[in-house]
Amino acid sequence: MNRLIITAALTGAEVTREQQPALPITPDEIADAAAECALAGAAIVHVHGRLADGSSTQDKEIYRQIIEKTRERCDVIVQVSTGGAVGMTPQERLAPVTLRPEMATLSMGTVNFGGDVFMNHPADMEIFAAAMTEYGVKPEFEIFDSGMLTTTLRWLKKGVVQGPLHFDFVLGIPGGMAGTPEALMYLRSQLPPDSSWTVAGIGAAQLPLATLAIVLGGHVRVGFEDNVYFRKGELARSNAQLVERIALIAQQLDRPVATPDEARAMLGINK
Ligand code: KMH
Ligand code: ZN
Repeated sequence: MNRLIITAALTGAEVTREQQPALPITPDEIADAAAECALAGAAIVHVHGRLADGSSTQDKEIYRQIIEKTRERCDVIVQVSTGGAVGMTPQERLAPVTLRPEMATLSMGTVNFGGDVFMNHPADMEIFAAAMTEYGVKPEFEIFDSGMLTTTLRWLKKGVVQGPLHFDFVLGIPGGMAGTPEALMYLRSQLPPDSSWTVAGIGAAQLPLATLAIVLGGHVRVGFEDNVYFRKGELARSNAQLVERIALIAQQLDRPVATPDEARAMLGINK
């Protein structure tokens, strides 16, 4: 079977230190967490910027520091967020793409997000896609609900994006598709054969969906952005602890884990 790409979503935009005391916030903390996760088997780190007070930012300089400090510590693919936090403007959200990171996320539609609305106007999404092409950034299409996958496939047909496409199924957001095996199997059944996918199960859905993805030949995203617990009632000690467990399960299931260079080759990323 193909090698397993593990992504560590280190910080996110919503999780607080009150919820997870080990949440990395500053660029140095994020880079340290990235290095620990790379050592544990992550090929990609998905990162969000935070200010020193913990609030979310898409400030280019913060992202520059995250990327540079991570590169100083380890080899790992840095995937910047263009989702940012609910309520940010599209222009704000797009700023880190101009740093030419290896990867960036691209959310493929509007979704209720807990008590908020995560807005993604189709015209803005096309601007994000064009910017990623211009700056040579590999997009990961974020799919919170099935219509978002349909939209991406329509784009592929229209030539807005070129395959092979790489998807992240974010399952279990209150307002999005459920964090269930059935939801994952449906999305997977709609994919073009040359595409690749990872799954980000939210909360308690993280471990079962990750395990299913390992068996199905998909890829896995874990980390504090999506889930702060190691098991029910027990907070994870670090992002790396969540990555380590996935690498261990993969090993037990005879699925080799991809290095960053192997992941680059699989995703068509030129270093
Ligand atoms: N913080 C969420 C509203 C992404 O990183 O691309 C959006 C998000 C998606 O986290
Ligand atoms: Zn994110």
